[in-house]
Amino acid sequence: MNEYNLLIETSCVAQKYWQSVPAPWRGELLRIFSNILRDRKFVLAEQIVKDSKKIISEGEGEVQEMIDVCDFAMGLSRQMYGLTMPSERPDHRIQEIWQPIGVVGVISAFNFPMAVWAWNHALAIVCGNSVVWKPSPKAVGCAIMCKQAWDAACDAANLPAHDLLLILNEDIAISNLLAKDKRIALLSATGSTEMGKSLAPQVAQRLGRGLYELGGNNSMIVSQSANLELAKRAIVFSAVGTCGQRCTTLRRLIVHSSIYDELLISIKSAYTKLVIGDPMDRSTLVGPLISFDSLEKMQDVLNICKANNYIVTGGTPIPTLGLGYVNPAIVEVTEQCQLVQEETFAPILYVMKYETLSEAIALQNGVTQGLSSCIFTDNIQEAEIFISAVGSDCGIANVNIGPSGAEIGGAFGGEKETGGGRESGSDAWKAYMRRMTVTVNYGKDLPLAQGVQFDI
Ligand code: UN1
Repeated sequence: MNEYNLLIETSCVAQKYWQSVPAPWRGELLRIFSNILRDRKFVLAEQIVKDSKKIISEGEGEVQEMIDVCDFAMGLSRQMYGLTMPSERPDHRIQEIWQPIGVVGVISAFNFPMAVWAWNHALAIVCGNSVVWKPSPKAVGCAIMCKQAWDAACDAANLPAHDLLLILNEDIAISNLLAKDKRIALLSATGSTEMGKSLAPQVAQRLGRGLYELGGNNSMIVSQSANLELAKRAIVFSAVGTCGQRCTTLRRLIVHSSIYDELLISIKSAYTKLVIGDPMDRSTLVGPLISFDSLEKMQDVLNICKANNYIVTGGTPIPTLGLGYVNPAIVEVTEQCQLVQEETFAPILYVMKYETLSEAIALQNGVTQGLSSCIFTDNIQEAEIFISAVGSDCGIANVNIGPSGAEIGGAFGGEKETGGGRESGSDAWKAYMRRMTVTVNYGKDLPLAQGVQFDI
């Protein structure tokens, strides 16, 4: 507890200093940092593979995602614009100024052990905040390497205060401390919906700010007019990539009945050709699940599927390769039952049929989560309906692209039980600031708004 307090106090002191450093200088530090990341790309990616067990190409992609968001934040450092508004009062003007919010607490998960932190960190830093980071206990090595890279950037920039502090403590009680702590101006938490539901009320209790990126149950609608070859590639990458452990992983495939059989045959055939093995081997496409627990959970779910008479293809563990290795599974379901409603963090793809687009959209929206969604169609009306107000209810809705693998330029996050937060690109930076409305009177009189008279 004392150690925790010391850490937060140190972070508060760093933030006080950091908030008065001009934003373009803060951006300059991120430029130095992103160059260090470029130099260390491979070793960082290797550590990601060690901790998260994703394949090396995805590890390198994750480091690239960090580089991209740092570059984005550096550009932002001269563009954190506030609006100006006309005032109803003579000789007055109104303006918005974005101010640093304070200390940002970041809780991240094992599956993107560096990039999700980097999204938060880069924006928090350019906005003038300090960061306290509680990484996943499964990815402590990644956190230490990020901290070393950040410290190297601070040293190169001759910064007196190193404003990133790590909490390397497995205890869930630490997350609760962060949630309850008034000194944490913003708590950005990535993980399960269950975790979010336990942290959010504690943050709300003190009327603090929370940014939640929680569970997903992402879908793809494949229409009768889709390019099935493209769809197949997108399905396989987004369903089995990262061994089904992205929050954006494709979990539900909603296929028009007229092409259902054809598409299913082609996906099943692609699944048989998947190279499963050592994630450091460049020919591997699927590494192991993060833990034996995850494998067991996946097996439990598949057993229930079988008991429900759903057709299950794949899903068998491959102990000869090692702990956690498994064939990705395809489950043909006849309804969106309770199992399909839940996010199982493993490569299980539920496949179902639809007849009309509105039925497909209802299925897509008929779960509690709202992160990512997509449609494969060459019919412009279908595509436009899908992204219209009556279409997908998710934070991310793609056309002819799978639900995973977003670029950093857009805002990332989802609706409903995904938590509503937005990180990364677009104007997500505003969550890391407090909005100050400033009215300036440059006249010689004191008129009141709304014409109120109050003569003394
Ligand atoms: C996550 O799984 O928490 O869009 C993040 C994607 C990645 C980020 C995933 N860029 O799949």
